[in-house]
Amino acid sequence: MLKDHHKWFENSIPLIASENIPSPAVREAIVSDFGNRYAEGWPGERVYAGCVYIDKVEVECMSLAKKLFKAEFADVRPISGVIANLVIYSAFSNPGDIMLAPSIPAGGHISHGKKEHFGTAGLVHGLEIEFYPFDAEEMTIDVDKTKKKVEELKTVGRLPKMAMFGGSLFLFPHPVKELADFFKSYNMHINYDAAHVAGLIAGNQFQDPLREGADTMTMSTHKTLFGPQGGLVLGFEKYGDAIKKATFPGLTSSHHIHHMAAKAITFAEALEFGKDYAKQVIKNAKALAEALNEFGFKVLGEKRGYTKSHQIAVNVLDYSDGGKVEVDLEKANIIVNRQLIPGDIKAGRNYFHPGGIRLGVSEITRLGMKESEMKEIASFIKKVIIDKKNPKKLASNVKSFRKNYQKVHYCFDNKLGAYEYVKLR
Ligand code: DSN
Repeated sequence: MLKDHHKWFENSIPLIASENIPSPAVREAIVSDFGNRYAEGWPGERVYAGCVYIDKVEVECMSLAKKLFKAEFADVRPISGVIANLVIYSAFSNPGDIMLAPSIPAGGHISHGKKEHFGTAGLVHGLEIEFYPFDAEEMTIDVDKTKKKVEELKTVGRLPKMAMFGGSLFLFPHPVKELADFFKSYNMHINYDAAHVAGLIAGNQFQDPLREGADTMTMSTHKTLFGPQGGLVLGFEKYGDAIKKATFPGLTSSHHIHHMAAKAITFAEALEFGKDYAKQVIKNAKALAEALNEFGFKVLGEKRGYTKSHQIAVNVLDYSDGGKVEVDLEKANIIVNRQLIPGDIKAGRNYFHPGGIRLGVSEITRLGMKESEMKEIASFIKKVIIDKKNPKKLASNVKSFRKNYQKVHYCFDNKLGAYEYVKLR
């Protein structure tokens, strides 16, 4: 089944915005003996012996992370983006505090969510969530309405303790600069969840949250930042101690040491190739959005040129719904995800049959695709959704299209095929 999966992805167009393909060097670190070890604690202060080389790698990993994101402090141990967010909640708030965050149809992530939706912030840390007012035409947080909402919350004794920026549907930079001073005047802790856009921030092509007023920045390390599955917390030195303690012993025992080593390699690759990669990702996203728009699709964010990130969101209600479209595209070997979009909840649509789909170009860009390939991909998508061609028949065309894109780009060494199954015995 593992081999079948590799073969399928070799022949598919992978457009899940939260995924990417790691380099051969990253994959090598993942299968190393680091994956069989424990290294609880901080380098030099471990709970176990046997950490001589692990400590050296982790010190290098932290230093590369700080250099890449121009951060004073880095904790490379959180094992995922959700855990990274929990580190911040645990370090800088108490259960019962209020956090301002984007709702899911406005791009928020499940880890920012309310208890009644089983969101991590509410369910696990007991935070109460207030949603940012969202401007669906601009596809971003509404600054004036947010200020008004915070003032109103204050008058009823519900002043937020924390503000969370960033999220899962993330087309345009969030107004960190515009809101940071206002939030600071109320002593709110500002965190920016860069899980989706970390690679674009690293390549200086999106926004620079730590310079715009964010106190801390959390992320996963495997989306536009093309590394192993994992998490990362960055911030200013004054927050370091609280972050360290929340990560260990608070939220990790061992921290998946093989992934930590793979993160170090990823940061080095991003320092070397990140700028070119991020530029091409954004060009590709724009090209794909424009091509889809020309075919008649309703691409969200039209007023602002559709996207400034790796993502595109398309309203597919003219043809069916996001859930059905996802299934049809998968039969054609085009892998996307259905997406709740602004207006869905009010209209009674749910996560299984939302109004939209989300497309991401991070992985296909790493496979070496450029703007002209985006036009071909848009045409495949049109054939499935608008022309209602038999998707199973299209799968063989997709397979031929994929033939020339089988290597990982923007990395030090790419002898191993992007989806090559590595046999060790
Ligand atoms: N659920 C992922 C996404 O696709 O955005 C992030 O964890």
